[in-house]
Amino acid sequence: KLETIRCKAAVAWGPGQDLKIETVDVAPPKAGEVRIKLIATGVCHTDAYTLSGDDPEGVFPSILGHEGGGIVESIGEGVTSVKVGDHVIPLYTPECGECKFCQSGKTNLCQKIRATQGKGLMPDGTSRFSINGEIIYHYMGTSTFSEYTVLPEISLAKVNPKAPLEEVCLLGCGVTTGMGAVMNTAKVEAGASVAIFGLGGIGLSAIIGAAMAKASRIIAIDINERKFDLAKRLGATDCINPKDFDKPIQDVIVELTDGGVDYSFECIGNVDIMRSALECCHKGWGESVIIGVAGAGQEISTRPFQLVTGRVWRGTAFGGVKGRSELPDYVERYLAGEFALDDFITHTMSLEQVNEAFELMHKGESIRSVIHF
Ligand code: NAD
Ligand code: DAO
Ligand code: ZN
Ligand code: ZN
Repeated sequence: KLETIRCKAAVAWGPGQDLKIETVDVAPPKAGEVRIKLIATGVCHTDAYTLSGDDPEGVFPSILGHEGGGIVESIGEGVTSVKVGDHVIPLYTPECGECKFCQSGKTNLCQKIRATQGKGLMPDGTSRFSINGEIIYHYMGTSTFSEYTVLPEISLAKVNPKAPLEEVCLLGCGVTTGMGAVMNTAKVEAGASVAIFGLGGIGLSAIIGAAMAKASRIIAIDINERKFDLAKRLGATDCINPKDFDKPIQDVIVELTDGGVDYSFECIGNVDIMRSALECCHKGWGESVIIGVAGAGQEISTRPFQLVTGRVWRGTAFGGVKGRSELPDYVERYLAGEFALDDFITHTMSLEQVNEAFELMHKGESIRSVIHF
């Protein structure tokens, strides 16, 4: 019989508060669920967004974290697709293969467990986390800021055990999102021109994707020039700081590119920059992809004539990647040396230092901090 595991986790008690390291009880996996031991987890801007209180779905107290890598510790009744000892990446976008969305062939947004996941609960409507009997909620169905976590089987991608989980954890969100947005959502073709707004983990991964797609021009935009060195190393051909110009950045880019770029990507979560990203696209065919998550209640705007004259506005979650069927191949491509992940890992730390990871992010000093358990 499987027992409850008592372990360390970083608990978000309320919006705007530092995470607190607590001893939590992690109940055994129920039917269709899997308990994993985390080896590493990245810290993404979306964790900070939810902690700030801006996320309308943010529930407290909860265990944040969604960019993890771990090993299966135990499985619940009926689980067949993973076994104890398998290396796995948690998926905040599951893949059941059966729902209308999975069956459509048009989207990665599986809705099978959407309602409960959004409330911080497992599919049966309860939580596996508690402290002295008090409920602690799940987050994005993943809760990777814990030594152990429980996930539905459909929320795990089984990956090649040769891949270091301390690096491929980044494929659980940031790197897949940026690369997937370029290669999967926009399908950037060789020779295309691309503008990428925001050079955090997401934007830099979009640069990698654009370089892999052999884009001829990759314009990287950020107000923090410390990001430019790595952007260039990954393949950016131009790095520009909007603060250096006294006109809108979209006008600067349109001039630089003889009418605008073929594709643009917003990797910040700023609705004004989303407008710039659309309007720097070429008339007739330019496509802009929104990746950044804006604060609750914010709205985008542009003149509709921008769309009438052929520009396209779209968005993407997790780079449009279907986690169970497609993520293992990203791991293989990483193992084959097609792209590096260590460039992104500016800091490694213990779970106790998780609040420092948020500070480094807010100060613009890190790309990714990775917590090693
Ligand atoms: P990050 O904080 O590491 O990077 C953001 C970058 O944007 C920073 O380099 C910052 O200097 C720059 N920036 C801020 N304001 C700017 C401005 N006005 N002009 C130009 N640059 C500016 O964040 P991240 O982890 O890379 O995440 C980026 C965004 O993507 C966040 O909104 C996050 O929530 C979102 N996200 C979306 C998905 C998805 O599936 N759609 C997945 C992961 C993250
Ligand atoms: O299916 O309705 C839904 C929600 C899907 C959630 C996708 C989240 C993507 C943006 C958040 C960034 C994650 C780290
Ligand atoms: Zn993320
Ligand atoms: Zn589904």
